[in-house]
Amino acid sequence: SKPVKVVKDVVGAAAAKVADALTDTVPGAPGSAPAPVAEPTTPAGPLPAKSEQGAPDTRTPTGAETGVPPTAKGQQGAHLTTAQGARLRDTDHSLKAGPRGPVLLQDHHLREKITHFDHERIPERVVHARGAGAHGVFTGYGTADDLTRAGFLRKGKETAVFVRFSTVLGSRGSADTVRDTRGFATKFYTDEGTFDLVANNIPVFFIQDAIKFPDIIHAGKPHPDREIPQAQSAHDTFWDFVSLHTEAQHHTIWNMSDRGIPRSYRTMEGFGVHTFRLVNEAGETVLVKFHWKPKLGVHSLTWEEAQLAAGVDPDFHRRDLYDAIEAGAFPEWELGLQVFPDTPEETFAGIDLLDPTKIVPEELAPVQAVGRLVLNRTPRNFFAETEQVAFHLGHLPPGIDVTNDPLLQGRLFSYVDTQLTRLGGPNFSQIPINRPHADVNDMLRDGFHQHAVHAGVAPYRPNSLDGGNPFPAGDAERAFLDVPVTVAQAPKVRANPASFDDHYSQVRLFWQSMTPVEKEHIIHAYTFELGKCYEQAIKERQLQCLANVDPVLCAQVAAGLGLPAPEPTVPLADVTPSPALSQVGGRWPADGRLVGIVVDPDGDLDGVDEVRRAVFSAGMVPLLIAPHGGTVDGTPVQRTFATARSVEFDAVLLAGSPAPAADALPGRDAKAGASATATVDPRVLLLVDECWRHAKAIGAWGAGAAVLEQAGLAGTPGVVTAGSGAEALAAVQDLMAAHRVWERFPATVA
Ligand code: HDE
Repeated sequence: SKPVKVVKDVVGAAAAKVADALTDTVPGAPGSAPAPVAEPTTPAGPLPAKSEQGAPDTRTPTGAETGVPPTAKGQQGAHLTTAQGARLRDTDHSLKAGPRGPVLLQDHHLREKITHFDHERIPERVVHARGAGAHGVFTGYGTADDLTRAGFLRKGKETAVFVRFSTVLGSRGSADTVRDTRGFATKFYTDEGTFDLVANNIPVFFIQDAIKFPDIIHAGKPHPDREIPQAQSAHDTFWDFVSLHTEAQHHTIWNMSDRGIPRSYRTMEGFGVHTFRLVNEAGETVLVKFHWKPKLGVHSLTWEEAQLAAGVDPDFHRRDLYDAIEAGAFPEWELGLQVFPDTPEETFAGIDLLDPTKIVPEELAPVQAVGRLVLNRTPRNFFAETEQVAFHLGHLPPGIDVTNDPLLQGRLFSYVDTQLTRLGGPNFSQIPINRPHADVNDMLRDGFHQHAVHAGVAPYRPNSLDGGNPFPAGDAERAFLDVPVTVAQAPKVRANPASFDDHYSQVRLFWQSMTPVEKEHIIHAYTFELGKCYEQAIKERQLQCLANVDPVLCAQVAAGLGLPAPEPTVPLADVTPSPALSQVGGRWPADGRLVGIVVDPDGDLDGVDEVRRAVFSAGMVPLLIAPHGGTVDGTPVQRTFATARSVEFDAVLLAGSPAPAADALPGRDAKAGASATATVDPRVLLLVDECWRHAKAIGAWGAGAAVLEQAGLAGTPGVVTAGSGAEALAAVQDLMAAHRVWERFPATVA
């Protein structure tokens, strides 16, 4: 077949001028209609030339400005050019010696295009490789003014932020809903220099000294020989390490609890883990721990949901984050501080504040809110922003300083070091997402990927050539203050303080603070994970650790593994439970929650429309679930009976379900309990059944009641049959405030 020339039909005067350049050659049989070619949009102006070379290239946005519409197209300008700005006629054919000839080495465009592509990937993060980010705004409350001179915490002060959430163990392409710790790293672009709060969703860490970080990560990552399992801790090397290295037991019980499988990034707490030091205008100091408190409460998936989601939607958490922001349900957290006097002992209520495997229960030191974070904008480009963002604990504004926590001290070294490889050199703070919003006047020069063309001849101090600039700043110019903490005279040792030797009391505190249903989930998680180990000795050793935490926990897991429960080898600590550690028992707003509405296209559509509106006006998101895609009575269908799964919804409302077509789902009818006389589509029965197992609120009205009858669920806890859609919604919303219908989970432990 011969090539046929097709000229694209472009609109607008500017476009007419470039019609030639947009001429495409597409294959097509002689005489047949040419293959359709996508129409170009109205061309935008070309990227302006950079006016001078003395400053960072501001033609590419930093991602922080709000002036650029989020819909702005990535490709700027009508003409395709080389990286050097020469316009190109063709990017689809390499330059050949005749149509059938060899490709010519002189084809500079081919080489530029392929070479650049060959180098598009950078190394993924050595930990926290998989993540999702969003832009937002932080507003100070002014409640920390007595504690710190940090300006971004002043009342009403707004600061741009970028947040990256992540899992720890999996690769960039792994699933979101695996059982793991989550990262919660926030970059505050403050006027006084960038502040990075590089936090996790678990308030303690596996180790007490940074020197052991490579060990825990080597143990948690996939086995070096076969590189399995991906993104999970259910394997021998992980349990080998944590059972031999008992300071990890506290972090591990958090992982095995529901905290290890968050429902959403929006429903995670964040913790700075270490103790930091704040210094106020008068030079007075306090010790603090940072907390993020989610507006929607702390909430997790069920284990079955987490497993299902990893298959049906491996991007579950990042999709949820983006969808919520784009739906206007902006995720929100309050930043809070636990405040402790800065005493020479650096302890509070007998708890060593330098030990990152210990919490201070909120009942002993309440979390005081100091500001509010709202995420309101998704990134425009994943690579440029989420992948290239570089956090570092040493990015501190005046008013916040570090302590001697040995884990923190090691992190102060690691974060810049890792960026040198990952981002290819020392100039990563010039990458748009990492550019400070404060004025920068450093004396750092040259290096790979230097984007600034620095003027002046004297990047050293003192100098007499560049007017003596730059000069050091003092308190009046709001300079960073290294708090002059006294360091005790002590011999050099490779050792920890004795208080770091208590590895079990707070694990027991956590266990004792859980409700029966949460305890049940913890037992199942340990039993599952240890059940995936091959080595008997590892299971036995971990059971010994559990015996030192609690005999009931140990006995239940041992029973599941079919092994004897050992006796404790340490005295069981006498602990006072901390109710703040439990996720169960509170009530939270329903903002941004997803409500599935199952409809029969021949049913009560007026009622459905009314309920959809009511869901919207309650700040939640309705998702119509119908037998087919397209629209129902003019309303778009978001999920079909074939695509809807319980994991996607926080609650389900049933307005009715059409009888299954006679030939629907051959072979599945009998399994799902449907028969020739079935009046409900078996896929709807499966959905409702799953929602029930996942302890979600279910409401029905009108013809929807028949679904509950057929599913055998009418009258069970958290299942409501109402006279109208509005009543069903009201009842369901009330149930959703508690997150789950907890009584549906069997709880065998007290
Ligand atoms: Fe990290 N950690 N970490 N970490 N960490 C990294 O830095 C490290 C620790 C945390 O979204 C790395 O840029 C050491 C605790 C988050 O970009 C690396 C130790 C906490 C993120 C690194 C720790 C964290 C990282 C890998 C033990 C919670 C993702 C890529 C001393 C308070 C940040 C990178 C993002 C990332 C080192 C322990 C949180 C290698 C040596 C404790 C949220 O530098």
